[in-house]
Formats: sequence, C-alpha cells, structure tokens
Amino acid sequence: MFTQVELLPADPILGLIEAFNQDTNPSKIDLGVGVYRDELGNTPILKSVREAEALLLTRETTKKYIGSHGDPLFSQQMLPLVFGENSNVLAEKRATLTQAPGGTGALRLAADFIKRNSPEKTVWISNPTWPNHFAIFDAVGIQHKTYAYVDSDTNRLDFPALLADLKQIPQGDVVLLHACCHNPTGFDLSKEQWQEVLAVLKEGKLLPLIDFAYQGFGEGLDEDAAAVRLLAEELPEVMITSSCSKNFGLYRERIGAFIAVAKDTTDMEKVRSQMASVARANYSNPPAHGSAIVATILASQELNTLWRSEVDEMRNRINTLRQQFVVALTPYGLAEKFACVAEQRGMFSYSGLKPNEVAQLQKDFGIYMVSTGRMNIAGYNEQNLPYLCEAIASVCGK
Ligand code: PLP
Ligand code: TYF
Repeated sequence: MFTQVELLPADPILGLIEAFNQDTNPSKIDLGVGVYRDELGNTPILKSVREAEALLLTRETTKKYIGSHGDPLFSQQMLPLVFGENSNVLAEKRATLTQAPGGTGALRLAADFIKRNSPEKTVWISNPTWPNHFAIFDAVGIQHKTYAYVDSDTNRLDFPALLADLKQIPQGDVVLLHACCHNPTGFDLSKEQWQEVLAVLKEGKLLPLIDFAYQGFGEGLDEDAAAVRLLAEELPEVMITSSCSKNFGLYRERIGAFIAVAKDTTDMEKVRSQMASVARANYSNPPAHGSAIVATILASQELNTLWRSEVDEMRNRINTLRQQFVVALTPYGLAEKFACVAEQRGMFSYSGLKPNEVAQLQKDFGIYMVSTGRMNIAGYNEQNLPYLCEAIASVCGK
C-alpha cells in the first residue's frame, strides 16, 4: 500500500518555518506561522502558567482518565470567561462545554456533530479564512461554500458583499464566523455590523459556528467576546469553538472547548450526550494537563489577575507594533497604503502585499510571510522594524 500513496507537499504555512530555518540571512524575519512572540522573538511560557504548573505538581494525585467532556473545573471556569459572569445563557442552563484538544479539536467535534445529526447542511465559510477550516469539514465529508469578506482591490472589509452573501444562504445552514481577530485578514466587524449579521442569522434561521481562537488578542477579554455573547443571548442555537492556545500560550498542550448553546436545558442535554459520543469516537478522552493549568489560573484570584495582565501585555504589544508599522512607512509615502494594518486586530494583518512582492521579500530580504500577504504582527520588533519597512518600500518601488 505505502508504495502507491501520493507524496504530499508541505503545508504552505508550516512549510514556511522550514524555509525560514534554512535561510542564512542574519537579518531574516519570520512573519509566518501564527504564534505570539515577545520583543526578543521568543514565545515564552506565561508566568501564570509556570505558577499553575508548579501548584499542579504538588496537587495532582492521579493520571486516570478525565472523561469525554474533560475536566468539570475547566468547564466551570471557561463558561463565564466566554459568556461573562452575569450571563443569562448560563443562568438559564442553556450552555454545555466539552473540552477538546485545541481549537482545532473543537472544530473537529463540531464538524462530526453536524455530520452525524444534519449531514445535508452546508457550512458557509468566509473567503478568505484559516485554511484548516476547509480541511476539517472535508475530513468529515461536509459540504462547504464561501461568503465574501474582503474587497481585494481596496484590501478592506467588504461588509455589503458579506451581508448580501449571508442573505442568500439557504435556511438552516451553518455559518462559520470568526468571533474576533479574523485569521488571516485582521478585519473584524463593528458592534453595529454584528447587529446586522444577527438580524440575517435570525431571518434565515441560520446556525452560527463561532470560531473563538483569539479571546483577549483584539480589544480585551470581554470586548472580544461581545459577538459571542450577543449571538448566544439572541439566538436559540449557537456553537462556539474556543481555543486556549494563544491567550494562555498553551499551543502544544492542546486545550480548547466546544460549546453549544441550545434553546433550553432539554435540548442542551441532548447535544451534550452527542458530544461525549463524538469525542469518544475521536480520541476518547482529552489530554488533562492544559485544562488543569487553565482551571487553576482562572480559579485563583492571584493567578487570574496575573494572567489577565499577561494577556493585556501581549495584546498591547501587537497593537503598538501595528501603529509603529504605519508610522515607520510614512517617510516612504506608504502610510495610506498600509493604514489598514493599524485598524486590523489580532495576530494577523492582510497587508495587501501581492504574491510577487511577498516572494521578493523572501528572496532578497529573508522576510517570510504567507503568499497571500498575511503577516504575523508579533513576528517583528522595534529593532528590525526599520529593516522590514525599508524592504517593503523597496518591493513596492519606493
Ligand atoms: N481557528 C483559527 C482561526 C486559528 O487561527 C487557529 C490557530 O491558529 C485555530 C482555530 C486553532 O488553534 P489551536 O488548535 O492551536 O487551538
Ligand atoms: O498560522 C496559522 O494560521 C496556523 C497556526 O497545529 C497553527 O496555521 C499551526 C499549527 C497548528 C495549529 C495552528
């Protein structure tokens, strides 16, 4: 069998890591894969995480299975983080959480759940999106189509086109929405735009699947949850996939959650029973370490405060870098062209750089980004920003 299988090319995003590592240019800059970096270019373990791990080492008494829904303490702490402390959805017992191996694992649970219970549904995904969205729905054999998101001529959010496309979606289909920090563009919807999306979802009886991978990276932990909270309050059914990879820096621990909001507790219990079954067929039980860290941090007043300050620090660094980028391009006459970078939110920016410009940045300057022009903002720092901007100006003919 093995001789007949096809040799596949490297994943375009993960393949960039390999190419970057082999580049001998001493000035090289990695703006590829979506991992937060500090000003030294490192992705350190958060202090809150280190302290929680030290506590766990003394507290942990067993390594037995934690169950298909994961750690109940994790669920108890995560639900208020997502919905807010005084959430009606939680008071009404309409929400259920199943721990998953990362946001990716949560998306796979969602896909399996849809396939098992409503295989005729199409999932509508923004164009562009995180490429793994397509791979996950392909893997379970669910149809997917795209809705408009950016105007490629102006490199801006095309909200009228987005809304027009959402209005065409057949009743009952699933719409995958990015809660905040849209990957890859960095363009998020305003409060008013979310209200308009909500009206279309209601009108079309559409089922939102909200990918919440960057809580805290846009405007703040509560601010970034505004769309999730609005839709969960206003709609009878909502699915959410949450990730702790970025905001806790727990990438390799694989910790996230699938959350379903049902119209009432009876329906919620039905969905919950399905999620246990879906999880069992995938990996039986999720890994325990990540959830124990997150639950320990959120439950401790001291660690919670420390963690919130660390999230603030990551977000503020990114948003400062966004401003500095535009300022540094001003002497080249490029401030207007790249003004969007300061307006976008989250780890990524759709810079508007064309594939040939991206290729030239890589070849001539050792600057690596996804060929679509997506830059990881946390990948540069104050020291190499002048070099980055000089290189960008050069490939833009300035
Ligand atoms: N969704 C989006 C939009 C992402 O960008 C990512 C990670 O980059 C994920 C989900 C899943 O992340 P993880 O599986 O590492 O939690
Ligand atoms: O950069 C991105 O958009 C992601 C990052 O298992 C990533 O692809 C990399 C590996 C992984 C999950 C997400």
